[in-house]
Order: sequence, then C-alpha cells, then structure tokens
Amino acid sequence: MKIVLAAPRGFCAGVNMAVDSLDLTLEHFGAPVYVYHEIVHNQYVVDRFKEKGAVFVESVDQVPEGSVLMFSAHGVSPEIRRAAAARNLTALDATCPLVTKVHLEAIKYAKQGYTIVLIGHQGHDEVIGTMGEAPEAIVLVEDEADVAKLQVADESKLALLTQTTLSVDDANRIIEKLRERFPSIQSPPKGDICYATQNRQDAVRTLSAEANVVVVLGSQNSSNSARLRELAADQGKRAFLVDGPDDLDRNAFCDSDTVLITAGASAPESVVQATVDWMKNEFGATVETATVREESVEFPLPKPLRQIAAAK
Ligand code: 0JX
Ligand code: SF4
Repeated sequence: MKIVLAAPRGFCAGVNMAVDSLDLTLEHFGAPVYVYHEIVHNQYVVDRFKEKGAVFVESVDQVPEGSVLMFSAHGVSPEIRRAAAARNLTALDATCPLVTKVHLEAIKYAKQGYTIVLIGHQGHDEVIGTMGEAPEAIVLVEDEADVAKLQVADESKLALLTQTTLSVDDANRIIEKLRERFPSIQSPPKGDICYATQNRQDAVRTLSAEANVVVVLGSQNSSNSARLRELAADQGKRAFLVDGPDDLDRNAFCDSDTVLITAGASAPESVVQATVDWMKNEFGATVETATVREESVEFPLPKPLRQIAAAK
C-alpha cells in the first residue's frame, strides 16, 4: 500500500494563531481560561486544552465575573462582546483575521443600506457571529433552492458574502444562481472562502485521482474538513472523515493500493502521523508527500497577547 500525504493539509494560519493564543493565555493567566465555543472544531485540540485547564462554554452567562474569556477562531457577534464586557471579563479575541474581514464587509454593506445574502451553514459558529453584525440586513442562503425562494425589497441594493469554509464548487453554483436572479448583486472582489479552504480542496481534487480511498483527518463538526470528505466522495472515492486512527476500520483498506491522506484546517499533524503509523503497522504502507501548492501565510497573535509574548 502507498500512502499519498496531501500538501497543504492541516492547521491553517488562523488555527495556528488561535491555538498559540490559548496556549499563551493559559500560561500567562493560569487555569481556568474560559473559551466561548470550541477554540477550533477539533476533538483532539479541545481535549488537550481541557486537560490544560481551558473551560469551553456555550454562553457568556456560564463564565464567572472577572474571569478570562477567549473568543474562538470562528468569531463572535457584537452581542457576545457586549455580554463579556458587562460581566467584567478580560476578553481575548482569537478570531481569524479572514473571518473578521467578512464581519467588516457585512458592517460596510449594512451601513450602505444593502441587504446581504450570506451563503453558509445554518447554526455554524461563524455564521452566527457574522449574522450578528447586522441581523436585520442579512439573509442566510444554504443552497440553490434557497436562492429560488429569496424575497428582497430592493434588488438594486443586494450584496453577497460567504462563510470562509464552504465547498468552492457548491458556493460557485449558488453564486451563479444568485447572479442569474439578481445581476446587479455586489460582492467583495476576492470572495470570502479563505486560502486554506481553497488550497486543501484543490489538493484533494488533484490528488484523489490516483487513490482508491481518501482519509480526511478532522472532526465531524468541522465544516472545512467535512467539505474535503464530500469532495473526495463526489469524485467517486471511498472517503472517511475521522478524528484519528482509532475510528478507522482495517477492512475498509484491504483492497486499496493507494490511500490519500489529508487533514482539515483544525486537525493537528500529530493525528495525521498517528494515522500514517497505523497504516504502516497494519499494511506495511510506504509514504510519499504530494505538494499541490506552497503556503506561507501567518497571522500575528491578538494585540494584548503580542505584548505578553514580547515580555516573556
Ligand atoms: O467548522 P470550520 O471549518 O469553520 O472550523 P474549524 O474546523 O475549526 O477550522 C478552523 C477554523 C476556521 C475558521 O474559519
Ligand atoms: Fe482563517 Fe481560513 Fe483557517 Fe478559518 S480556515 S481560521 S478563515 S485561515
């Protein structure tokens, strides 16, 4: 068996920043550090931080007054920031700058009186945060059927934004439908799906051709990871999204000579390596890396943490 390791894969710049931010916050302030929502959507990452004293909450009400609260990489609505301030919390913001960019676009369009069509997944942390910037101006669209049902007051003042971690192909199909119905719809010049989401999807699209099976490391609630599994399945491959090797069934690989392994933007390289080791042990697999694109994006720590890091 040959393992092809896709590159780029795994942690993106936003996740690196968020994970480093939480590590430094725990080190500097000590446990407990409260985190609003999972810092990133990955079970291994979340479990490791729980062991170190992070407490993940779904509501600001769960955080004792005066504590330290970190906002996750997926961003939060202004309402959550206000609730944190009202509770006298030390709020630290690990929102990815590429998510913040979408928030700023929403604020700008809403101020100019536009109705914003946001393409995204209902209930996803990022979508909740973005919609919270201008709830009265944003309407969520999940698929092409939603576009057909859309009712807008003024078609000449429409803008479109997207979640950062969508399937590029699905988003393009929805955008095409939107442009068909509303030819004057505005959008940011470069779109909102981030570089990491695009690159990981491009790698799977290119590399899955030669594989019998595709394994995506990532958690079930990770949007970008789930899109990688879907993309491989759409190419006719048997594809699995798993947290690690413990979730794999050896029988699924018995007739495979080439396995493509990749990882979502929130999945640590340690779980990739554990999966590779498992396949080496089970099947005597050999490993090669196939690089589809180089990545060199880095994001700085949130400002208050930069000062703390500098003083170390
Ligand atoms: O569910 P998502 O793909 O948006 O998030 P995840 O898995 O935590 O990935 C990294 C954070 C992405 C924020 O845009
Ligand atoms: Fe930022 Fe993209 Fe990573 Fe999300 S997936 S944290 S938008 S770089």
